Amino acid sequence: MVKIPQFKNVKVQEWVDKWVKICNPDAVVVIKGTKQEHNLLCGQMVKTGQFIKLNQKLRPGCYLARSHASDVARVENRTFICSEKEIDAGPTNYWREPSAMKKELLKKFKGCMKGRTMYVIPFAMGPIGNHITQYGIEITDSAYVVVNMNIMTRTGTAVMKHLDTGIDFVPCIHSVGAPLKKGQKDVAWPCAKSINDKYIVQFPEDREIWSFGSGYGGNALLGKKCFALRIASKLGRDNGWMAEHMLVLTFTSPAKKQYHITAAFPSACGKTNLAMMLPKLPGWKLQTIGDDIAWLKPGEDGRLYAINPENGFFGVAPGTSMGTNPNALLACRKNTIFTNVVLTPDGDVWWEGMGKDAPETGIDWQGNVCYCCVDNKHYMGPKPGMTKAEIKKSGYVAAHKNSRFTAPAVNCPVLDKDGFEGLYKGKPTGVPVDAIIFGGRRPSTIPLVNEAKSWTHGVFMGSAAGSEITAAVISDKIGQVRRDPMAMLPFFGYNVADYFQHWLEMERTSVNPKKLPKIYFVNWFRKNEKDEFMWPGFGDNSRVLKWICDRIDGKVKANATAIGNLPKIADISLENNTGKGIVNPKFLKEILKVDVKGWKKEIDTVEASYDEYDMKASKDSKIVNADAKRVPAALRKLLAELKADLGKVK
Ligand code: OXD
Ligand code: MN
Repeated sequence: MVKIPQFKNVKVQEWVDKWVKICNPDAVVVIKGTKQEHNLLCGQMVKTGQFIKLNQKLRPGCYLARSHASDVARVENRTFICSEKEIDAGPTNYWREPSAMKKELLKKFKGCMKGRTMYVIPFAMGPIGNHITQYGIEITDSAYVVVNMNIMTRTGTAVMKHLDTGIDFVPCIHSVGAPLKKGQKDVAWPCAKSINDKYIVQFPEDREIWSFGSGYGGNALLGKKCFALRIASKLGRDNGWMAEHMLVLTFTSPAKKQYHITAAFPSACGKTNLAMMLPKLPGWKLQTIGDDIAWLKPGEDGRLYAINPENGFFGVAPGTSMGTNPNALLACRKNTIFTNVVLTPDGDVWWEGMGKDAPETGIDWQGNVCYCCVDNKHYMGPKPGMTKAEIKKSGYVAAHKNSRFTAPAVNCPVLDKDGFEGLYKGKPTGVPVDAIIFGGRRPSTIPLVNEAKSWTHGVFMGSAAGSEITAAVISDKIGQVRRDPMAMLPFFGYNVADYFQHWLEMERTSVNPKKLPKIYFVNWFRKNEKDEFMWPGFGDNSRVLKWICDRIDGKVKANATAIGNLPKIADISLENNTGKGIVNPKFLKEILKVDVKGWKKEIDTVEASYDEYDMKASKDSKIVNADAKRVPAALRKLLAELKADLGKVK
């Protein structure tokens, strides 16, 4: 039996003791979180072939990893919410009875760390000591997970000192599920190869996370989606706060007034781009606090205060360029881990949409040689001499579509350092939120920006959020809307309809509901009949943020319509409307109208989603059509009113 480290926190000790016995590792190491330890682990991984050290002149402190082809993304159909009652997981989640799931998983975990080191990572979600921050212990047998957790969360001795005081934490266990026999050589990316051997499991009542078989992203970096969204959404519901799939930013006017805005978008809607955008509007400044997750807690004054619980960015590489998101690209210049991108001959990285000519040859995400395309240097193919058309037809990409950079937040040139540390006016309150934005990728119907008439109406807007499936995804479903309420579909830690109710409760229980943030819905993706975008997006989105700030200050009036308050066209500033991708005033008029026909169709699909959320069964349940009527009546009422109001419009 290995030597087990001693801990002052009894629950930490019990958690580690238990899993050492079950997993049977060769050694146990407690992570201190120092630079030296981090570098040592990276160096060890270079030796074992799990990391490639990049050119340290071009990318100091940077490494590249290549995952196994079976382990490249979050596995939603192997993600379970194991609440005692099935209805508490709800119709958007996969559910298993907790004790049955634990029994099944214990068999998998038995002896799973043989031949490996068990790492014990103390981590904080949020600035250490902040009253919104929560703590965790992740046990893992993956050094890749340790070094990524070092970037994505605050780890180590400072956290352990906090845990030593006996405070509560979320216990997490993770294994790649690939024990090593004596003398067996390790592979570059150990994991369980079969999808059915991967399990991402949340126990919201025990507040535990058990993950087995995958080493990738949100499946394995358990502080992120598993804790900061699934478990934290339940913690928030039980304790009167909110855990949301939202970026947090600070927007400062030319007169130096600061506004704090959070925004929730489904994937592929440019959340990281908005979080770090360079405003096109002269004099306005945007700073980043977070790009993925926000925790919001009511303050004594009734305002909602936000922190970013994370410590880094786990960003999608393809499409990130100096044109689309210079600040993200600059954030990964140093101390960054790249996964599944292309290795160039000079020891740098490349990916599709990097806005940089591809090298003559490279090594693709699967470790094979790839070649610059002959007629377009922004593509690489699996064979020499291929044209762009040939590469596109083959479906080949040199960097995996979900390839990532794990970059420390402090690297971001526009980081709001105080806000990131949870400080506002020098106090550790988190930042007061002025506006909450929901959005989606919607080529039709949904206007550029729409202001909710009330908090409840804002909750309704969020509940009806969705993104249109584009040709890039499933071609026979183009134009169909996939509902993604509050952009939380894969991340609810409990029943979606109860989650809506919790949002409503935030107003009902507020000490000053008037101080709650205003709520907006935005859509940067409207297209015309020629399939052209009618809004340039990126830095021009600052025009919409400014309108939102003007509304918060009561500086401009809006057009009250059936769907919400829409801007008067003249109130969207067109200052500095020059250069690449300008705003076309004719299109602007079009995207600020109420498309009555489109909205009539829209509400039918919202109604269908509510009907689904009213069902008792979880996603793969045997229970059929058991009507649980969970969707809040207040939201059903708004839906009925919208239907009636649209019916009156000719
Ligand atoms: C993410 C996601 O990786 O939302 O942030 O999937
Ligand atoms: Mn996300």
